[in-house]
Amino acid sequence: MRIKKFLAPSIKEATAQMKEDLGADAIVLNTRRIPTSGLLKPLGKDQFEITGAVDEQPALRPADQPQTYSRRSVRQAYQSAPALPAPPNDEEPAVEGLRKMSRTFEREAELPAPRPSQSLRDASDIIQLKAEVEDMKSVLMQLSHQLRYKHFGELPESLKNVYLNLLQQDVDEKFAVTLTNTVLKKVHPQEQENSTVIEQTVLQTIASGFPIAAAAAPAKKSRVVVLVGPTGVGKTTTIAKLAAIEKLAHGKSVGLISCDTYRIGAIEQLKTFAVIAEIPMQVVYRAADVAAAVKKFQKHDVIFIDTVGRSQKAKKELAELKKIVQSAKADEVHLVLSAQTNDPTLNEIVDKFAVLEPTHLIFSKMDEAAIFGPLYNIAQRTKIPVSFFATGQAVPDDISVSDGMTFAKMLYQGRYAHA
Ligand SMILES: Nc1nc2c(ncn2[C@@H]2O[C@H](COP(=O)(O)OP(=O)(O)OP(=O)(O)O)[C@@H](O)[C@H]2O)c(=O)[nH]1
Ligand SMILES: [Mg+2]
Repeated sequence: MRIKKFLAPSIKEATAQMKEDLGADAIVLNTRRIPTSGLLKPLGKDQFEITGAVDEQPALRPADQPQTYSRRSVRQAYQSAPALPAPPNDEEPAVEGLRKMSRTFEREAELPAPRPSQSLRDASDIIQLKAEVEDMKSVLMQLSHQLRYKHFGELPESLKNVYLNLLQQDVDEKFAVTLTNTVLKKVHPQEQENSTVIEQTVLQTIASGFPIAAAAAPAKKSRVVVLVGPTGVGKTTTIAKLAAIEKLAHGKSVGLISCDTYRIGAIEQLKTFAVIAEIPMQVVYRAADVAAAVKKFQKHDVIFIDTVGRSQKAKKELAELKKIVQSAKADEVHLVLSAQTNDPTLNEIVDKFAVLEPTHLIFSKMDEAAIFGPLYNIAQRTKIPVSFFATGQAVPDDISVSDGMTFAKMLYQGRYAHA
């Protein structure tokens, strides 16, 4: 057998070389990719080595073949043997066993045995196929890599990781590209592989671009704040938290109005809190009556209005909510968005609730979210300032004024963290 190695830029070329040198009967024993190194590295093309073999022994003529005993010939010899003296009775089962074995052997011998050379060829084909699949895999990976970073010129490895991490957090590709390019511009070339510097720059970039609501200006009259949003996002709980903070922490006089006469138990939910917190509360049954309720609280510093949760798909009900907002002459309309909502749904909610002209966004249930990219995207798309982060069920503790750096850490590190 002659064995030889061939090196070429592709498996196909290496195989062609082998066939030319060793002949058409040659088979591939092994293949391997040899990454380009040293001076050739800039050319960036890997080489492929195949090990080929050909059997040079002339085929044996039947007469030269060493004598072998096939199972059939053993059996024939056994059957045609001169009759032996009858075996003693206790040997009968042993002879019968031999006969059975012989019959089994015969059946096996009649099955077509695979030709060794054929199976070798098959094995070599599989090896070659595997190498070609590997080859294709690496080309596909290079392609997907090029596609993934198509928005960038030369991007250092550390910045590629930043970009991938942002995508993993479901940050919209457009915003992830902008963020990554901003960080690239900010970081000095010598610091590009310094992970601490990179992370700090990423966090600062996210934080500085995050729309934060300015503190409410001291109002001459009562500040009317309405909370709106889809069902169950935490509007009533958030109103209770905010009302308690205004009263207990800021020493303000607060009035509560509930317009949620739709859901069973909704009024009781807020009333119970109002009684405990000693905050006056009014229940309003028609949009047109909201103005009168606001007037009643006109001497209070802040008036909070709780509304019924509405699906973004319920156009008619959203129009009804609009009447409440208008009747209240609201200074602030906070759209409450749950952090558990996905990107397309958030878009739809913001789109449909736009009729209420929200002045602020409140991000609720941040303690339950696994990723924060969708919230970041919605803040960037709408540029509506975010007023509060609601971070749990406890009234009034689980709420904080929104903060860019807190959000940046949650977004980039992919986990909820207390401020
Ligand atoms: N984990 C967590 N749960 C919250 C948060 N805010 C509210 N919840 C819970 O969410 C559930 C619904 O809260 P509500 O305040 O009744 O929500 P809502 O938006 O007023 O609901 P509807 O009036 O029915 O539309 C309750 O079990 C709250 O305790 C939050 O920030 N984090
Ligand atoms: Mg409610």
